[in-house]
Amino acid sequence: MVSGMTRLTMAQALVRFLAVQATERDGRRERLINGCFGIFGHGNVAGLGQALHQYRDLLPYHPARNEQGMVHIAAGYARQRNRLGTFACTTSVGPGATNMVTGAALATINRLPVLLLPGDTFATRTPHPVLQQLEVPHDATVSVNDCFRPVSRFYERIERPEQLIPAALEAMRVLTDSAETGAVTLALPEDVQAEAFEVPGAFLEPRVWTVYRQPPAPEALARAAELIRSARRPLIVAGGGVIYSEAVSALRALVDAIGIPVAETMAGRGALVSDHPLSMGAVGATGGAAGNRLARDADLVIGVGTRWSDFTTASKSAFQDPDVRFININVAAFDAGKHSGLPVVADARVALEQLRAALEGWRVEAEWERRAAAEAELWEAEVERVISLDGDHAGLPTQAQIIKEINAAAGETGVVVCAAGSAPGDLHKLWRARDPAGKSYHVEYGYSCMGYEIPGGIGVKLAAPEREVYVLVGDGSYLMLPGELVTAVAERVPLVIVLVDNHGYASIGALSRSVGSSGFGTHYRFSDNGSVPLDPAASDVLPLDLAANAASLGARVVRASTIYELREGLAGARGTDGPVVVYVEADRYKGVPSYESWWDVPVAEVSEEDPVRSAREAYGRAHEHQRHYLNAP
Ligand SMILES: Cc1ncc(C[n+]2csc(CCOP(=O)(O)OP(=O)(O)O)c2C)c(N)n1
Ligand SMILES: [Mg+2]
Repeated sequence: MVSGMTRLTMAQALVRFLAVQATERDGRRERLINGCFGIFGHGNVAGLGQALHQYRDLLPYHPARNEQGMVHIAAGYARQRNRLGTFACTTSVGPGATNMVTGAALATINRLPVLLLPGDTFATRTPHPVLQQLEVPHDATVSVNDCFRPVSRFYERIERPEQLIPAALEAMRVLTDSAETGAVTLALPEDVQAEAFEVPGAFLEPRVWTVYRQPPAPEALARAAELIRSARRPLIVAGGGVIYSEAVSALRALVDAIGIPVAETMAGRGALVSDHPLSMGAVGATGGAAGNRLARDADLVIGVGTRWSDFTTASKSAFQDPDVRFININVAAFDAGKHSGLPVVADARVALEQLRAALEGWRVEAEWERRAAAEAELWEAEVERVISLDGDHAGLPTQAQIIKEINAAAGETGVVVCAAGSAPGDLHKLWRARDPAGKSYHVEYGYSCMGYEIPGGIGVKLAAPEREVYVLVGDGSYLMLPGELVTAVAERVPLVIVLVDNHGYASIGALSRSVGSSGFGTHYRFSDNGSVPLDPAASDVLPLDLAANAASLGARVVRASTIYELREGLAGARGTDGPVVVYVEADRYKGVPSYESWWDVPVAEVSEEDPVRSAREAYGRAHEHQRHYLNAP
């Protein structure tokens, strides 16, 4: 026990406090703050830097290469640990701090705990304006760190050392609250970091934050069971909450008992193993035929741990029964209230177990269950067809073929990590989830942030060293944040990174063509705005060599130009002590089709261009399927 008072700087007290925080759920305890990623500059090199150096055995420090990237590492880690553990991230003042804002938004939108410690300008104001300071003439309390307010679930600027005590406790409370969690930002003025104060011993003692499983209100559970009993065509939509709450087995037990089919959101993909007869796979804008057909006809939709993003609801066109009603099981009341649904505010696992007990002896109508199983079989055959296209392997590999190879290499427990571009939609449709814990599919699609892939993958591997981690990253996303490859090298993180080069933004190119704008601005080409005369004989593809780039950053690189070489590259990439980049060029135009779905992307109402006019007509027709979901439960 640390008794009495200890004289420490604010930064020293913070580091010692963070080092002894733990979470506990179901009697299992783990460390909450597993270390600190950072980039030093003025604003953290002296105060916090000194403390991290002095206590480096208590709170390990890891240098990163880009502040956004290090937040992604923390978020990837937190997601893999089901939100029970994370990292702190420290930056200098100014650009170092604002570089973290994108990472903060990603964490908050995905409800992933990350602790952000941006440096801040002087609380005394004496030397102001300092290097990199934003001056706001009418408000001396503003700094660039105010940018964190809308993207943090808790924000505090610590202007006096004693203020650390309530701020740090509140920060831990929010980080470990499943409904509230996200980015937590403690802005640390550089002078205050270095100021000493008398720290009470109790503040420095180990502290456990228990994550309780909230049971549903009995009336809400009873009403949910009643709604399910009277439904003829019910469908479960499993979201990320199923996986975070470790409710995968409870979901399976419920489905086996009552026969309701399950479709999955991006974050919920893998909640039910793909070979289960009632697994419909993906639903929504990037959904498959089985999920989307059942969604269209369902009269009761039971959302579990989903926030109903437009990709899941196909921009509110997925559910077409005029009498469709919703039950929303969610830890967050905010999400439980969506779509006029019956709010069941609860931990997913507890709610699913209680529903199973309440529905004892009941099973869904045989006709609906048969229909679901038949759709699942048809869809399985379609997936097989798509991933096996171009069996002669004549041209460039397609992304579907690449996914098939990664899926095979990943086996049961390997994890695929992805975030932006055309790959998330393809993965959502095609990935066969086999991991009984539901952790093989890690696609960040709350923020779909280009650049998340490599640092996110580092976080996953640090959180689950026993699993193989496969990062699938496009050329565009790779160019956003390749620097974290260096972090993977420095930290000896064995990652397999499949870098798919299709020379630009294939996803947005396809989207652009669908709205009549011919892929404008989505190719990596020499600019053709007329200012530079082009040599008509030369190729207009830019002379980039991303494989050489990855090698120059210290990764082992394998160039694969056929599917066979990719397979060999994946096999040879195992068991290394650092990142391996398997570089493969892919066919930009052989995409995976969309299956009876839609995404609301508004098209110009007037235009002189025919393709735009016809896209607008199609848009108008599609819009007729958009609904408000107003039926009371
Ligand atoms: C930070 C960020 N900027 C812009 C976007 C919009 N966007 C989504 S996908 C994409 C292109 C991704 O290109 P690439 O990684 O090469 O994947 P591809 O589309 O070619 O499969 C863009 C620009 C985004 N999601 N994130
Ligand atoms: Mg690309």
